[in-house]
Amino acid sequence: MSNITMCNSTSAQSALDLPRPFSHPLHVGRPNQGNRQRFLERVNEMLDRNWLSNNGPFVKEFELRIADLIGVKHCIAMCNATVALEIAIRAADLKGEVIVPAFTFIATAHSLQWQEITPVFCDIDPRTHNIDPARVEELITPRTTGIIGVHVWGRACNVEALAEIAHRRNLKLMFDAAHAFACSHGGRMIGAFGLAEVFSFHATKFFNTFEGGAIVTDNDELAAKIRLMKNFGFAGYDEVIYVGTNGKMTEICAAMGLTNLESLEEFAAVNRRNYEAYRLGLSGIPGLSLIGYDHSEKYNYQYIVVEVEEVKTGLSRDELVRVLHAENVLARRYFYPGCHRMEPYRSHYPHARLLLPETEKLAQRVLILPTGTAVSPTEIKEVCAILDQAIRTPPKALERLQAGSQVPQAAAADSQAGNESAVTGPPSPVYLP
Ligand code: T4K
Repeated sequence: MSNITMCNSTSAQSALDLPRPFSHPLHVGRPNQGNRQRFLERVNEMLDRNWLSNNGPFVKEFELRIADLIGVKHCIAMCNATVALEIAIRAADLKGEVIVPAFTFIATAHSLQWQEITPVFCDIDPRTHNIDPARVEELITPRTTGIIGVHVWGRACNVEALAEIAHRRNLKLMFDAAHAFACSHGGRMIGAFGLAEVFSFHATKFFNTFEGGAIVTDNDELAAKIRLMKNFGFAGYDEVIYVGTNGKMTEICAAMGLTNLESLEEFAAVNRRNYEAYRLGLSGIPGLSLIGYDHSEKYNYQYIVVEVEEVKTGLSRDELVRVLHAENVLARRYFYPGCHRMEPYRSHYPHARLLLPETEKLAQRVLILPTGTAVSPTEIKEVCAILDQAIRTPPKALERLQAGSQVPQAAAADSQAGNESAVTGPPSPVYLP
């Protein structure tokens, strides 16, 4: 049985009874691209102007547009979100220890550790996947200076509870909003909470500037400091007043950003359409639950997040990933195994997992499926059919996998994510499109 699209270009054996896998890999994180003609016009304009970086006109326009969209006073565009986090942390004068979730991309923790600030890992609320305010307070020590919440999958943290703790305990509160561009909370755009928030505009995000990021804030003093710090600390031609770095966004990245902003609604609509297609396709499959959204808010729906309940599926999350990879569906295990199980944190805090039971459980059961403008509802139907078939006949699915189907993309995708072990055994070549 198969309702997989027939394809001409592969001879790989499918893991299930499906004659052939997808002819092209279905990625999590295929970039969304706006109007190419408009982008190229901007590139020509930029080249004619011969102004390529250092706060050029496209960057200035981009910053104004983002600040306006979010409803904040300041947007400082950056080369990526990791450097933006580092600069925001330094400009806010965080030191000592900062409380962060372990269930996040490694950049959240590294942006602290990079400047010798200790990330103290906090457990998550399993219902929201976000940092659990109830656990934050017990981690505060005399060395704690701040809390960085992460709006995982674009769903806002409990910002009110975190703000209350931060206020009462005299801590600074910031947010890693890498997933949450164009999302709202309580009718207010994410980006407007805490002392500052950081967006990622990486190629794999629903809105991209190739690489890029931004810090948004209403705090004038902080914004001024960040502007200096992202430009080596220069306050004038020959005057440096802070230690700084190079965090600038280039003009070509801003040109991409301005172009993609024009398609923002379309990208979000496609993601919403895909989310609904998955909701329909997964609805009858036992043991798989798609995370929900409060539809009164705005979301970018950039991640399709499924929780796997192994007792009902009969297959572990990792086995399902292997089944999907064998069909050329490059599902991911974000954020397996959790920051606390990656170096240097694993060595620094070998027992951290004991304080992170919910993080540990979630990291074992989350499956991220492909979406974005590169993925069609028909393909989604087929992805759901693969999962359905595997879960209805787990022994058969396992037998097929053991029979030696090669899943080169699985190992490559996971090793690129920096995970400690790939889902599959043998080292494989990195997939090149
Ligand atoms: N905070 C949080 C919570 C984050 O999630 C992130 C980044 C950051 C901070 C830091 O933001 P940046 O400094 O990156 O601005 C990806 C992204 O590289 C990373 O930006 C993102 N989070 C993370 C969740 O996902 P990987 O290791 O999964 O990327 P990679 O290379 O495996 O790409 C994913 C898939 O996308 C692949 O299957 C191939 C496809 N792809 C990728 C690129 C770059 C394309 O088709 N075309 C492309 O151009 O980390």
